[in-house]
Amino acid sequence: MERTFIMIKPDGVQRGLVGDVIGRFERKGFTLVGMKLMAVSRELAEKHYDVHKDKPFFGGLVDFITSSPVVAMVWEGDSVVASARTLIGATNPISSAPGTIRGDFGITIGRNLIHGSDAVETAQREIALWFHEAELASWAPATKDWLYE
Ligand code: IDP
Ligand code: MG
Repeated sequence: MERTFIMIKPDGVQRGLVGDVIGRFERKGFTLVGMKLMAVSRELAEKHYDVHKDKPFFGGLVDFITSSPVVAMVWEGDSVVASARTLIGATNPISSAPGTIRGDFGITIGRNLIHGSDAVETAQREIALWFHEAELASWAPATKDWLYE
């Protein structure tokens, strides 16, 4: 079982899409093991996007992520890291496939609604950055035998 870090960005929260986004992960069959709505500090946003610190959009991205609350989550399941990226869609929503979160709800790259870890190692780093261990609940969903053979 893998875990991945998912964040509904300020645009997704402001536009009232939290329930829809969570519903997509639930319907897929993944298990929610951590969730909080929070205002993001500049320090946390800069650490989270550290890999992009030399990009021209970095300042604007940090401004955006800290501008209004986000919903930070950890989801669990078989191959959840890659599968969540598929559910989320390509980075630029104008070319994300219909049926994906970004493809269905977004238009521009700077307002693409949601973040998902891009690899298992990244997920481990991001989960540790955003959550204390005590904020994560390990539980066995009753549907497990109907989702996995
Ligand atoms: P990802 O979110 O699909 O992993 P990354 O390339 O890791 O995409 O970029 C991180 C975030 O930075 C994107 O989700 C988007 O919000 C923002 N971003 C990436 N490229 C641009 C750009 O060219 N202009 C504005 N924002 C960008
Ligand atoms: Mg990325």
